[in-house]
Amino acid sequence: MAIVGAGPAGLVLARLLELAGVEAVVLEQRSRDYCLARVRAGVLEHDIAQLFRDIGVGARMDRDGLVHEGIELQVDGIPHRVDLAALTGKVVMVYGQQELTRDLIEHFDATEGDVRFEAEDVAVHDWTTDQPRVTYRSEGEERELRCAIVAGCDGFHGVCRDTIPAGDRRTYEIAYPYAWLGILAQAPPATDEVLYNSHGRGFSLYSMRSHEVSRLYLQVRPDERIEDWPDDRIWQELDTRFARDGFHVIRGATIEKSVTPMRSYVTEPMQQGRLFLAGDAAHIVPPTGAKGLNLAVRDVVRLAAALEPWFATGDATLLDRYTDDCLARVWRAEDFSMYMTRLLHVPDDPFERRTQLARLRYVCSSEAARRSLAENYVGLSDAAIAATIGGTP
Ligand code: RFL
Ligand code: PHB
Repeated sequence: MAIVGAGPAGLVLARLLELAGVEAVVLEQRSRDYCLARVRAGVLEHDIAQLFRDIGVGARMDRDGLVHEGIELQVDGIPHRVDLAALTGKVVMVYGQQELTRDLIEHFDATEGDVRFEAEDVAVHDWTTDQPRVTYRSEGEERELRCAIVAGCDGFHGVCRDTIPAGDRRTYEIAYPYAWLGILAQAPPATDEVLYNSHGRGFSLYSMRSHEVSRLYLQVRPDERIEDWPDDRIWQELDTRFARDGFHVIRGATIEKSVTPMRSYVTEPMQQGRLFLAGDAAHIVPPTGAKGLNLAVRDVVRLAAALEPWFATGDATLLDRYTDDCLARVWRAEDFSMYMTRLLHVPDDPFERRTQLARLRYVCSSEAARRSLAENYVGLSDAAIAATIGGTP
């Protein structure tokens, strides 16, 4: 079995297959150091944190990760707590995607798992036959991998999605007029819980990676250039947006800075022949709902569960319905992520801003509204999602 991409989707799939006794090779275009240094997501849903324990890579997460029982929504300088634990009985785990990736890569170092970094020009061939091939270049040599199945876990800019001809797929997309300017700073977080802040100048988010490292984001325009944001300007803007009595953003050396455009995107179906897409290769959510990584992991849990009987007995029942089984959850997460994005990012249109403030006040004052937000944030079970549309999980 070939897995293209060593992000969370590819590495978790490789681990699940390792547990099932299925041989897999992971082909990753970037270097090992690049993958280990890539800063991204931070919030793991309750059940996803549990999955990492169950598959034997949760020890460092349980030691260094931060369990959060709530999040804060700040509107016009007034914080409102969403008590995730009280509203749902579940919590989230704040633990960097970068650390998770490290835990998985180091796991495969120990088990001699086959993860091939710096695999260039990966291309998938014959995926509609029963003998797919993946070609790539490594250390200047052309190579070929013959396999039974190809998993496209190569993210939004990968090659697997476009391998399926455009005429055989439908894509759905929204581009938002916002981007996130994100920094990682060597500074203790000034908040105990992840703080989502709606301010007239734009949304800002205060998160963290540890008791010593903060992760902060600012809503900016999608064409914003990072060069126009020296550290001082970033900290001043953060001070302005987070301002409230007795609260101070804690500054520190910036370790990383980037601007990420925000989009919602889904391609359907997520499979053709022997090629299966998972994670960002198939769908993108704006990060406001903290769903992308969680969704990627849930896809590969489904895929591994479908591959196991297929490899064991040739039973393709679950593989055939992989797309349908994923899409109910994917669209639920798309809706929630769009909801959170539109709830919190300041729009240009004054009518929209006023309705947004009305919506924010409602969320802050209504327990029913907060419960809805909370249950989506900590992660809905597939059974709950399927039940709402009358399907079977
Ligand atoms: P990835 O992580 O992009 O991994 C894809 C891998 O494939 C490799 N690749 C190729 N390999 C071989 N050949 C090719 N042609 C290839 N093309 C690409 C890449 O180098 C890479 O190693 O996709 P995956 O595994 O599907 O994982 C998805 C998540 O990374 C993503 O959804 C999250 O980071 C999104 N996200 C968040 N998700 C959460 O669940 N919680 C969060 O709090 C959260 N915060 C965020 C986020 C994403 C952000 N950015 C930067 C987009 C915050 C931000 C700012
Ligand atoms: C993060 O810590 O990077 C983070 C937290 C919450 C989000 C997105 C990203 O919604």
